Amino acid sequence: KEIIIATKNPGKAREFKSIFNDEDFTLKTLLDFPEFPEIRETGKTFEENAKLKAHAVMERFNLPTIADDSGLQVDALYGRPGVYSARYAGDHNDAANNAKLLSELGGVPKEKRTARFFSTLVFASPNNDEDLVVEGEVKGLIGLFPAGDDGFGYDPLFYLPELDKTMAQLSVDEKNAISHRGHAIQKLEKQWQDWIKW
Ligand code: ITT
Repeated sequence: KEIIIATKNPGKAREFKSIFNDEDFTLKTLLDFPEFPEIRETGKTFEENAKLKAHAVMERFNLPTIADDSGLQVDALYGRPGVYSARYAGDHNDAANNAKLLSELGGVPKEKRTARFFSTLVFASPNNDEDLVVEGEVKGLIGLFPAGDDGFGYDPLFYLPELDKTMAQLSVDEKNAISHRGHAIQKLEKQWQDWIKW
């Protein structure tokens, strides 16, 4: 049995592989299929985009497929970058995105830099009529400067006051224990085996 994670993002792939595994199935990602074309994310919500990705990949491979659509929502920026998190500064470039975020928040004091990461997972399977959809979130603050070099994306700027660390200063297992994606995967794990029709 095989399950595909519809992602080309190595950071997401690593997080899934470290907690979503079982002797019953093999997990693949789109990094195993580099020729798979870019999926246009035209939706206005995380759920719409996750559905687009899950269904494009499920239809191509005829295999159960999970997609993650996620992003950063910053209160002082009225929820931006939101669904545009990957391409906030133009092309998908983490360093440029982080630089843009810091500049947009220039002058905003620490206590007003509240933010959250949000993730929607859509699990689509050829023999299931309905998708399984779960969500997860984590709250934090946008730091004044980046710290840490693990993780990906906005992790070096996402500060967790309770841990006094940024997300990029956590190991993959520590991140999964508290992150938006980790929470969503934990929900998925409780539900998917009763849902799936192999
Ligand atoms: P796939 O569509 O191939 O999965 P992607 O990176 O384009 O990869 P999204 O469209 O869901 O995925 O964009 C999510 C962006 O939100 C991601 O590129 C980061 O900039 C940010 N993001 C999401 N989760 C994150 C996390 O755990 N840590 C840091 N940044 C994150």
